[in-house]
Amino acid sequence: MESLIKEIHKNIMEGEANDVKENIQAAIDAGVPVSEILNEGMIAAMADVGRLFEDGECYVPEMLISARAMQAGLVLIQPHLKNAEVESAGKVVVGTVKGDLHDIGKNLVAMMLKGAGFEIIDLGTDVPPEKFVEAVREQGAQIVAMSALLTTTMPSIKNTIDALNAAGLRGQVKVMIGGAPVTQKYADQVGADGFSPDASRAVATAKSLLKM
Ligand code: B1M
Repeated sequence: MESLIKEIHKNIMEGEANDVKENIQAAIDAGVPVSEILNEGMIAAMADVGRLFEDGECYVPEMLISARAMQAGLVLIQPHLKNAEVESAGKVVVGTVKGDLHDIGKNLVAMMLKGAGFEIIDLGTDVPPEKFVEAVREQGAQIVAMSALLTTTMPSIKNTIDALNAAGLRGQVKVMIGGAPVTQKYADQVGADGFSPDASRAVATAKSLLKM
């Protein structure tokens, strides 16, 4: 089974979407735990792509092709993250902040929350503060979940919290944040209610924010 995980890792790094799908399906059929496929095969591959980019050994087009292969694989993973809960655990507005186009982590967080019974309103990427505000107001969401992958877009988190404050909505909505450069310290600094370093712990964070 280790070889299938290695293949998935390699397929994502090489951006071979069809092979990714084939090998993920084979791993699922062989009973490999989905968490293992996700963490050791898929997420680890994206981290390695990032390292190659940092070292100047791959460029934006290659990162994009790997990201597409990753997204293709996530489609197969998604049904396995669902559980049997039927009653909504709460409404969550999810989005990647203004100026930021990275959506894989945000999509994973949304998938995990959905699997745990939360209702998800996904605003996509490059979401300006006013769009978060509008969604909270119109949807009556209990949580705003923001993702930021760039150090340059982290200030958009604070701008969104400020906008929620200015709109008088901050008292009725919890804010949770995450993304590679985001830390608990940063969450405390900007006045977010919760932080989580990865998608699975995001579920525990969301539940604790709603005291579930
Ligand atoms: Co970009 N990129 N990228 N990129 N990219 C990073 C983030 C970078 C670290 C690469 C590097 O240099 N090593 C670097 C940022 C450096 C920095 O700011 N410190 C970088 C850069 C520089 C850029 C550009 C500026 C490159 C350029 O144009 N010169 C550019 C910016 C574009 C923009 O956004 N305006 C850019 C573009 C891109 C692509 C479009 C090509 C592509 C994204 C495609 C897509 O998302 N659809 C891309 C990719 C793929 C990456 C890397 C390689 C992988 C990101 C990823 O998907 N990881 C990334 C390197 C890296 O992260 N090591 C990199 C897998 C994903 C599962 O992890 O998103 O971290 P992640 O999510 C995790 C946790 O962080 C957490 O849970 C997830 C799963 O456990 N999490 C949350 C995330 N959100 C959360 C929210 C929560 C809770 C947890 O609560 C709400």
